[in-house]
Parts: sequence; structure tokens; C-alpha cells
Amino acid sequence: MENKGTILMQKYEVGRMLGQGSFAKVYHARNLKTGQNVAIKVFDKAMIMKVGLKEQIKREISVMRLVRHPNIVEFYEVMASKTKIYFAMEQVKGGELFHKVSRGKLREDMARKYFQQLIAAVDHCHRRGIYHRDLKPENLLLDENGNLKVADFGLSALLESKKKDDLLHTTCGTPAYVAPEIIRKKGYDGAKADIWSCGVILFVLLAGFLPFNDRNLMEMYKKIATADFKFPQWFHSDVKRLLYRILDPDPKTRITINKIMQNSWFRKGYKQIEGPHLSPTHGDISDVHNAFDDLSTLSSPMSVKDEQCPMKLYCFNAFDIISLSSGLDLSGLFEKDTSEGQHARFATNRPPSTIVSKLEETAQLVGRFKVMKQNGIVRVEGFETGVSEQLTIDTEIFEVASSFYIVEVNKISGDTVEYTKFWNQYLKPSLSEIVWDSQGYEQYI
Ligand code: ISQ
Repeated sequence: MENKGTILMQKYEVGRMLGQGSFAKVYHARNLKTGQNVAIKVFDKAMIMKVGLKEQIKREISVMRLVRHPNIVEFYEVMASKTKIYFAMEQVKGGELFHKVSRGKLREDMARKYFQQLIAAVDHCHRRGIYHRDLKPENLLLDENGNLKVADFGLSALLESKKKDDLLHTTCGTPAYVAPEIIRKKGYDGAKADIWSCGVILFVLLAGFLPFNDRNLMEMYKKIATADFKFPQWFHSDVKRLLYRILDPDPKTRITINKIMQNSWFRKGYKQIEGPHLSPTHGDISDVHNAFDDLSTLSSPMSVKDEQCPMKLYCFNAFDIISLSSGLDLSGLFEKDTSEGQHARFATNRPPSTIVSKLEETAQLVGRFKVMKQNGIVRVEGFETGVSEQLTIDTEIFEVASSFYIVEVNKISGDTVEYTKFWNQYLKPSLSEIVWDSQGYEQYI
């Protein structure tokens, strides 16, 4: 953005620069109508076109809008000028977490609190098939209450191309937080790679320095690849045990998020976050109407008609609707997803009560499942005796336009084979009856 005081889209007054990455600049801005402070991230359109990411970014924007979590920087809207793409996001005022660490290591309780909030954010996204792939200090911000906010979740398309550049040329950024399998350039599991980065972040919070560091980049890569690091003497044995499990160079045996959340060091003082926090902005989407007048009928605010049923309200913008209307081919959303079909997403124009009835009918038909509704999620859970981990499936319903819903089905726990059988034999056939079918075939992803 050119000058301080620039008016963007007749809507935002743009102020000072908040930060600069190799791909985008972030500015402070104020909504002229509401006075709300926002952060505006500016991308060069030519760069996005050059790297051929247009379609993927459009899809990723759709995903970002679905992500609402108190520890994730909220995404408000996307705008475009002739040469630039602008993301309006929640403004986080407390600076980067790592400014704190640069003043010295944190006390264990503080480090744990930030790590808990980081893992809660990462878990929330992973359950939705979204991976960060570039978790590092610059992406960890603090709000005015000292709570952690992760930035750039869902921007992996941009980050991916940047990373390729980083690893090849090593001119910008540091590989210090990158998982060994990414360095080995084999296909990788986004979830496991994010967990590794969280481990490096935890180490830095507690130590005040990096676990893998070397002036010589090749030496640094070698250290990462073999997880060659040493704990300072002040690390307690319980956190050392956890970090050994996270900084496991083999992604297959590396600890999962579920297991991290069950870990006794992690659990100390852990406050479970309740439901999504919708800011008032999400009820008022007049900004979306203004920016995308031609699509305003599709993205109008919704009324909850089916109050009995758990449901979340989300406003979609033009990009979202484009993604949805292209036959719901949102396969890019789950790019490099290695959870092998343990989640599905479909569109329906049936009311939430019908969706819930379908889940209840299926549970009844199979016989050994119960259905629970909590915090806007419908949980289908097995109650078989003698089973070590019950099959648990969560379903979330998002109203994205008037009487038009996106339903997300995610396996939370349980055996993959059992889930696949349950999904293919019972749940999918039942839900197929209500899937919105614009092109005469099933639209599951
Ligand atoms: C929000 N507030 C301040 C700085 C930011 C940087 C990147 C993304 C979001 C931000």
C-alpha cells in the first residue's frame, strides 16, 4: 500500500505498516464506517497469478472463513484492486510472542499456557483438514489480554510456494521450525509437520534459544533430520519426555495432537475453550455486500429458523460462493491430506433438523451408537464394550446462504477401518439422500 492515510475500497483508512514478510505486507487500518481497527494484509496479484495459485487461494479463503477460534487471527474479508489482493483480518495488538522470548526464556507456567493455546488452535484446524505448514514465531501474536493468536492458518498455498523458495535458495526465513520430512522433500503429513513445529516453539519458549541451530545451513539440516538437540539443565523431566515424543524425526511415530492433549504436563491448568467466538462483525456482513454487490443475494445474513438444532452461522463472500458453485469441487481444501477420507464435507438445502434426524436414524439402525448435541456439534459415538477407543464422529452444520448448508463430518477417534465401514455402509448412504446435487451426482469430498 502506497501511503499512510490511503483510503482502501472507500472503506478502510490505511495506517502504518505492522509487519512485512517475503510475500506480503501487513498494515494497520480502520473501518471508516464502524471505526473498527483491522489488519490488512496486501499481496501482489501478479505474484499470485505467476505462481498459478489463484484457484487454490480462492478455496483457501473459503476455508479461512470457516475457522473461528479464540486463538486464531480472525479473517474478515477479501478485496481486490487491479494489482493487489487485500485480506482484512482481526487486528492483534500485543505484538509477536517472540519479542517476549527475545528478552529471555519464559517461566514454565507461561510457556505451558502459550503452548496449550497453540495446540488448541492447531487441533481446531486439523479437525477441519486445514494445516498451517509454516508455524513459526512471526505467526504467533499476542492480544491485549496476553492470549496467543495464530496468524495465517489456511494460507498454506502461499506458504508452500514460499517454502520451496526458502529451501532451495535459503535467502529468506529460517528452516529452524521445519520438520525433517519436509527437508527430506518426501510427501508429508501436514498434521505431523505442524506438530513438529509446535515442539520447536515449545522448546524455544522454555529455553530461550533454538533446539536446532548452526551457522552452516547444511549442518542445521542434518541436526533437524536426526533430531540432534540437547535440553538445558533447567528443563523438567516431564516436559523433556513430551518434547522427545514431539521432536521425533519419524512422522509416523511422532506423537499425535490427541496424545499431546492427554499428556499430564500439557493438561496442568488447561482451560478447554468453549465453542466458536463470533465477533459482532460476523452478524453484520454489509461490508461483503458492498464489496460484492452482484452476489449480495447469495450472501445475505441468515436467520436461524431451526432453533432446536445445533448450527453455526457463517457469512460467505463472492470467493466462497464461486468455490461452492463450481460443483462443490473443493478437493483443494484437503490437499495433501493424509487422513485418508476420515472426513467429508457436503452441501445440502435440507434444514438442520433433517440432518440431525439422518444421524439419529443411522445411529439407531446400527444400534451401538449414541447421538449427542453439544456446542453446535452433533457427536455420534460408539458405546461397544471391550473396545479400547470408541469410534467418535463429529458433524458441524454451517448455514452459508439462506436455507443452504455446508455439513462437515470428521472422525475424532476410533479405528480407521471401522470408520470407513460405518461411513460407507451406513452414514454415507443415509446422508446421500439429503446431499445437494447440482450436477446429478454425489457431491462428497
Ligand atoms: C494482525 N494484527 C497484527 C499483525 C498481524 C500480522 C499478520 C497477520 C495478522 C495480524
